[in-house]
Amino acid sequence: MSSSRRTEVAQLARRLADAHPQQVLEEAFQHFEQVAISFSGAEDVVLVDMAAQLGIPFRAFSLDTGRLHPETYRYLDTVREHYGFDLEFAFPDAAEVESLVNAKGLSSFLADGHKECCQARKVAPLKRKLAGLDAWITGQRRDQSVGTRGEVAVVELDAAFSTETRPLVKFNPLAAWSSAAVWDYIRANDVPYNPLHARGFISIGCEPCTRAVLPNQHEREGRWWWETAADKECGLHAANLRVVND
Ligand code: ADX
Ligand code: SF4
Repeated sequence: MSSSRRTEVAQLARRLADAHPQQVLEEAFQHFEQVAISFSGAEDVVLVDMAAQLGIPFRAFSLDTGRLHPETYRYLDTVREHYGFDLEFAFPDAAEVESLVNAKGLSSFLADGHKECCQARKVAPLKRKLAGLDAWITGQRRDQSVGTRGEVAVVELDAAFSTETRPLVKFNPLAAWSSAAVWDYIRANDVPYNPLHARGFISIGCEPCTRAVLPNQHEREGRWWWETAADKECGLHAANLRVVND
């Protein structure tokens, strides 16, 4: 990877470290031609709202694992219609999922851990999607997991998905925002939200691997609750906590 790209990203990272998420979005759209928001169908909708408020064309995609909640599927269409843009979808490779499910059934993640299923249903489709992008934008926040996300930078080189010939920049505009700040934004701006949030869900992933949490329970406890906290990354962000500092 060229050192000029590293320097460029490091400069951007320094300049935007404390910037408002909407400014980060604006700069991401200005600096990169092929850039898209990765939208999970949860509270990261604030990124879609902020992008829409900028009044410039933007791209967003969702990974349809085939196992999302019915509420999330309906909500993804709500967002598409509300903001009037073509939300893109990335699907898993049918043969890969068939092979896993035929060998191990539909719930292998309960016995074997979630990584194998997440690899087929989320990570592989993401990798294909990212192959056509120079940069992507996620809704990761440091307060989502002190253990695995405590170091998330606002701008970084993607250590998981960059290649020697194709450096990929990752923007996490909400890195420094708290859950409370996100929800203040959603309420203040009348942003449509996933109805599961009104039923005790905070972090939302696939239906079999997400559950509502109790008051004061941490949001990650609603994800893959049969596994230990250190394992609660599915590969979308696992290898990607390195701060750009050169
Ligand atoms: S996960 O890795 O544990 O599933 P999480 O649900 O916290 O991730 O979401 C963090 C960010 O990852 C989201 O804001 C979004 O940018 C991206 N992401 C997660 N799931 C999806 C998805 N199904 N489609 C698109 N982006 C996603
Ligand atoms: Fe499979 Fe669960 Fe991962 Fe979804 S979250 S891809 S169902 S293991």
